[in-house]
Amino acid sequence: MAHQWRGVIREYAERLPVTEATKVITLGEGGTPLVHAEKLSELTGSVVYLKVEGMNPTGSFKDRGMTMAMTAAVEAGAKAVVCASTGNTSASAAAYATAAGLKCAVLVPEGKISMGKLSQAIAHGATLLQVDGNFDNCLDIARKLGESYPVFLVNSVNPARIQGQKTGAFEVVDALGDAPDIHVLPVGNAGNISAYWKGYKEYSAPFESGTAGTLPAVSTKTPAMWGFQAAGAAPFVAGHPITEPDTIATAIRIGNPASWDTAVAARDESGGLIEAVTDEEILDAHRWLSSKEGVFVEPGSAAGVAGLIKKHAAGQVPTGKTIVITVTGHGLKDPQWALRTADGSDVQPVSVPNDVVSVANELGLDAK
Ligand code: AN7
Repeated sequence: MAHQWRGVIREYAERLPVTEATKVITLGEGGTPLVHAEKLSELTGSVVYLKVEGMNPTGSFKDRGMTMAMTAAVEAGAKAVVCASTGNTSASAAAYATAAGLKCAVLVPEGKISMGKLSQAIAHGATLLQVDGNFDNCLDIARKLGESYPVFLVNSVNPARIQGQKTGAFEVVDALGDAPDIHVLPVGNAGNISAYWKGYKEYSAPFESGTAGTLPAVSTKTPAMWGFQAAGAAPFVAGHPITEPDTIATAIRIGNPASWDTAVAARDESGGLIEAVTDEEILDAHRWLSSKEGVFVEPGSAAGVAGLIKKHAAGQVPTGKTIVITVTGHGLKDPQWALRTADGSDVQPVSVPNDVVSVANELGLDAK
């Protein structure tokens, strides 16, 4: 029988705060590939998978939360939504607001979001304001707008967002048959690590569904949550907010994460960790993924992989385990990093004359 993936709300409706009557705003998000990472598995001696969230409709994991947030906005009778963003949230909010028929305003740090994300927000007709400040300043303003003006806040301080994002953990367990031993991911505003942990916990115990009674546990265990921040924007490592966060990984250039307490709980309850990786380690991991695994991500998305490689080099990754790394956003969001070599120089595409012999020569091919 014909079946199309229905988006995370309908696929996991029994475990989300929705009913049959809910008007669902969806673009078909979720159902993303869990790709076996052969080279990372060889390197570490564990079985490593990549949860490729760049395959969502707007190219990042944010769509899982945005379908819930926009559904909640419509349910609340909102006419306009607002968010602060390092880029991906704004792209997602703009697309889902369009699908919902709502106005959308996005606040981004001036000059610090990638061209791909900027163009998405504009393409979807959002009102985009570049704030003379960083993401944390943008979020502060967005929260105040939500409190004092008739706009609905769709940042992850809205619990609907975390509800939607927890479905990432459900999909991992549904694909593997149980939870992994370790789940690795980048940490910025810390919504995603909080959401995955919530999802893993809910799947490992009987669940009181609003619509389907008590659902049995799906997994037998929960993973250790390993989060990685960019070294210049690592408040969890410092133990306090950072006023001037800085990293080339603009997606995670965040100094005062909104989901602080839930992220710390995810780390501690799971027996996990939150550590830092340098921009250089992030770019190395970015290159590793594209050149060895065939998976193209944006720099911020490579922070988890950078962390795993770093921990392995320090002899701190166990062998024989199952490890899942969420790679959070698509490489095409921020493509210029691929056009740089490891030593920082620009890659120059080779130009050739319009004839086969010249092309064969350039390729080093001898005629058969
Ligand atoms: C690719 O879009 O905060 O720890 O405003 O875009 O849940 O914040 C993006 C964050 C990781 C960090 N990877 O996730 C925004 C925004 C990518 C991201 C994160 C982000 P959280």
